[in-house]
Amino acid sequence: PQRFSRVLRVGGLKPSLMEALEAGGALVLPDDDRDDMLGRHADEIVAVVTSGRVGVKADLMDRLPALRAIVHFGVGYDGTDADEARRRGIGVSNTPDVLTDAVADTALGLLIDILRGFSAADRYVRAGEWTTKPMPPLARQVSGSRVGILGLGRIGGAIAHRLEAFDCTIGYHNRNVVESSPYQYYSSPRELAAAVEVLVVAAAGGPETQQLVDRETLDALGPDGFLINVARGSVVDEDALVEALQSGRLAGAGLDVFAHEPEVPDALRALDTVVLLPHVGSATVQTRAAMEALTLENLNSFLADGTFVTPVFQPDQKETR
Ligand code: 8YV
Repeated sequence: PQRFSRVLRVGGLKPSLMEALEAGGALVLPDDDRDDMLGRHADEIVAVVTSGRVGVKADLMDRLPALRAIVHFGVGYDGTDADEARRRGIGVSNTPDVLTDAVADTALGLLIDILRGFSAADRYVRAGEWTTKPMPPLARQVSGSRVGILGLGRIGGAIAHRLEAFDCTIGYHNRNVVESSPYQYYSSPRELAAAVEVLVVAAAGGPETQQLVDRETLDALGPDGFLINVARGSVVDEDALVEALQSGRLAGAGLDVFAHEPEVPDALRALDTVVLLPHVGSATVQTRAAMEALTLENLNSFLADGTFVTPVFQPDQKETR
């Protein structure tokens, strides 16, 4: 049998990764009318390859009795019910580290853009307004600003590292104090927001961080404050964010992620005080190639010996042997 004959792809992935899976004989879960395909092949499938945003929920796990591995293309895996996978002894892998730099670069890009008003200034030049209208208002200085990082993991740490070169004062909130960190810890998102000019969201998605940035946190950030989000739209109360921006209770936002991608609220698109990106945090040639390679390494390693190279948690060995 072909190498990936017991592998199922769920959802769209990088085209070259989909081709590699297909060349190895992987099956594809159809978007609709899944019953026919599952009826014929469900019992054979031991591994799913999917993106963090699509993932595998309990209902699909129910249909795949031999499933032992959920391999994610991406560091986030919030589209998968990981608790349910763990309970069933199904392993979960992701692609950490290889995208840290690209996503941290994106956060800095958004931060500089929104504080300095570069995208808005670009629109002003393109519209021919330089010759007809007053200059855009003066912007905020990035260097020396006070920045709070929500989620001081790999990506949050890489963002902080970059901000040090801008002489920023850095604080953070994290579910646990990071003992090795030189930055000031704040015990809640709200306290952190009250202490900084820019709040950067770098926390993992999922139920534990759902709307961690709520209305009160946005109000603590205040009318001179900016929000950056390169994590997941679910971490921010998007309705509260729109209202805060519309009413001027928040100065601006730089967003790579949204609550209901690819839907972006019309109200956000109408605002000049936001920079909006279509979830491109990791979207460089180099990083996506490294993510693809690591995804295939995890899959091949699982097929060879039942373990992942970069596990969130390994498949339950007792049950596979
Ligand atoms: C990917 C991401 O674009 O890694 C993540 O968690 O959100 C991005 O790097 C996405 O997961 C790929 O579908």
